[in-house]
Amino acid sequence: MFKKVLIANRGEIALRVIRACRELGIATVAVFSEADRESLHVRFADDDVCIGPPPARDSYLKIPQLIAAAEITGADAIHPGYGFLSERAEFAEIVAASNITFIGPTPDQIRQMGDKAQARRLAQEAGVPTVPGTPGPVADVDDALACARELGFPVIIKAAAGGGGKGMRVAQSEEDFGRHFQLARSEALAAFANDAVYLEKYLARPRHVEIQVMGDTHGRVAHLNERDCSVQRRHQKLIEEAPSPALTAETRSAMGAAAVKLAKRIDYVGAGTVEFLLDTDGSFYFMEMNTRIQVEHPVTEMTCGFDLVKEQIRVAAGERMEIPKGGLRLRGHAIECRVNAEDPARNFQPCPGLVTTFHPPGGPGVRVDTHLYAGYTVPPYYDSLIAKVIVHGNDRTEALARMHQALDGFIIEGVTTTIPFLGRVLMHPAFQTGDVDTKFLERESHLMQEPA
Ligand code: MV4
Repeated sequence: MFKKVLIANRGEIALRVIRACRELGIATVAVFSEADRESLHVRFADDDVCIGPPPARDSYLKIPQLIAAAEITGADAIHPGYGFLSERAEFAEIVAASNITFIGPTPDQIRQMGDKAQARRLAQEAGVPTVPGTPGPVADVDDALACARELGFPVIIKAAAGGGGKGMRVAQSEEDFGRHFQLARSEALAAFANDAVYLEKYLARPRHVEIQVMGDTHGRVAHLNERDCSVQRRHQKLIEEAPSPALTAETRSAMGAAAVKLAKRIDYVGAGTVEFLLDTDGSFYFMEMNTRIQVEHPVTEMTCGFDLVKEQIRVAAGERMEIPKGGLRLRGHAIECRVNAEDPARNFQPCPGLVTTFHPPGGPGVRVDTHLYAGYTVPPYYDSLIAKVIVHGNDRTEALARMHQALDGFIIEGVTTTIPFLGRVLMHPAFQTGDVDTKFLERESHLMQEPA
C-alpha cells in the first residue's frame, strides 16, 4: 500500500481523497495555489506545497510543479481528482515515468476514451449499442451531407476531441447543415486544435443515465449500477440521483452489462463512468466514457454502501477489488444537489467572496461534501462548486423530502448560491414525478428567477 498520496486537486474533492487516505492509514500531501492558502484541504493534509500563483494554468495544471511537489515530499502516488489533469494522458505518463503511481487508468485507456470517435468504435466492437451515425470522423462537408441524408435529419455533429457537450451542433435540416458543420469544425479546431467531427442521429429528448464501473489489475471489472444526471444546464450537471426513476430492472442489468463489456474490451483499471443516452422508448445508446472519479460519485456510494475513492486507491496499489461477484445490492434512493456560488437570476454569474455564515444541514441520511467554512473566501479563479448535498432515503419519496429539508436548512451567507434555485427545481412536479429529460431546464427557464 502507498505510504503517501499527493492530491493534485483542490476544494471538496481534495478533502474527499484526504479522508479516504486517512481511513487507509496513508499520509497525504496537499498542493495549493496562492489563492488557496487558507483552503481546508491544506489544513487537513499532513504535508502541503504551494505550487504557484492563483490561475489554474500556473498552478494546478502545471505538471512540473506537481511532480516536483511529489518528489520533495516523498509521495509515492498521485490522485488527480476530477477536472484539471484527471483525464490528461500525458500527465498520467509523466507521473509513471517519475516512478510515482497514478491513481487511475493507464495513459492509453485515458487516450482511447478521450477520442470520442474512437470510443464509439470501441463500443461498437464490444457490442454496446451506439446511436446510428458515421463509423468515424467525416472527410469533408460533402461526405458529411451524404451521411446526414442517409441518417435522416435532425443530426448532431460532434467533435472527436470534444466531450461533455463541447463542440456539438445540431442540424435540423439539409438547408442549415453546411453552416452547422462548418461551425462545429471551427469550434473544434479552436477548442481542441483538432477539427475532426463525426455525426450521429439526434435524439430529441434523451435522459442522461450513466453506469459506474470499477476494474482492478487482476482482470476483474464490475459495475455499481447507474446514476441519472438528466437535470443539467449547459452540460453542467446540477442534480443527480440513483437509481434512475426511468430504468426498469431489465434495462438496468442490460445497461450495466454493456458498460462492463466496454470496460473489459480495454482491460479497464480504476473507476470509470460509461455515459448513455436513454431514449423515450426505453432504448439506450453509448455516449462517452469518462476515465475519472466523478463529482456525482456519492449517490452511488450511498445506495451501494461502498467507498469508491478508497477502492480507487486500493486497486491502484495492486489489490483485488472488493466488489462482490454478483455486484452490490442497491439499497434505497440517493439524490445529490450541486451547490454553486452563482446567481441564477443573473445567468448563473459566479459570485466569489467571503462566507460569513456557514451552517450545513444534517440528520439521518444527510451528507455534505464541502470545503466551505465561515471565514473562508471563495476565490474567483476556479469552478464555482462550493458544496454537494447528498441525501439517502429508503425510497425516492423519502429522499425527495429529505433533500427538501436539507436544502432549506443549508445556511450560507456572504455569497449568493444556487440553493434556492435547486429547491425550486426539486419541487417542480416534473422532477417530483421523475419525468425530466436533458432539455428540462431549457424548457423551465423561469425556475432561475426568484418568485416575485
Ligand atoms: C447527444 C444528444 C442527442 N442525440 N447525442 C451532450 C454532451 C455529451 N455527453 C453528448 N451530449 C448529447 N449527445 C445524440 N445523438 C444530446 C446530448 C445532450 C445531452 C446529453 C446528456 C445530458 C445533457 C445533454 C444536454 C444537451 C445535449
